[in-house]
Amino acid sequence: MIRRLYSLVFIRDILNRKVLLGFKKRGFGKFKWNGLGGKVHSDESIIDGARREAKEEACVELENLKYVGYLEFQFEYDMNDIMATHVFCADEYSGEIAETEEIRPQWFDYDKVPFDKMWKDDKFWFHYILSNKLFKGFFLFQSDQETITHYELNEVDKL
Ligand code: 6OG
Repeated sequence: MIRRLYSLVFIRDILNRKVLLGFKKRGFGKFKWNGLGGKVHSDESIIDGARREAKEEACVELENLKYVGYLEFQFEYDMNDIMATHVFCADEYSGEIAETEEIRPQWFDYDKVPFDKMWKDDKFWFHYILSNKLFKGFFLFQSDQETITHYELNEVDKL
């Protein structure tokens, strides 16, 4: 079994109850809304990978990242591979959020998150992002990347 490390970052505007999502214009998860993030490089920590991706994808610099969740994704087309995804939240940023070649960022009200245009697992755990709870999950997808065959999801005390 190969576990590949990924980061996934959600920037929140707590005061206005909004969350920043990015519309992925290319690559894995193309045409879906998701947090910022991507593969962690072998020469960086997971949190540094999360910071780098936020900068590359939406031009923002993040200082205080909170580690909030751990998700494993597996697809039936390759049962040897697990995407080990570490999920972070950030409530402050510097720089100006901007569109890049990969991502079109946009703020969404907490109650208008576009689950029908996101990965199918997101609607199961997204409430944790909005309520400051820690979570762990596993999702097995069929090869179509749309159908969840099996999942486990738990709120946890620590990660
Ligand atoms: P790049 O290929 O862009 O990294 N990711 C998922 N995110 C959600 N919400 N659900 C999934 O369900 C996901 N599978 C992967 C992890 C891919 C990015 O997409 C996330 C990374 O942030 C299957 O380098």
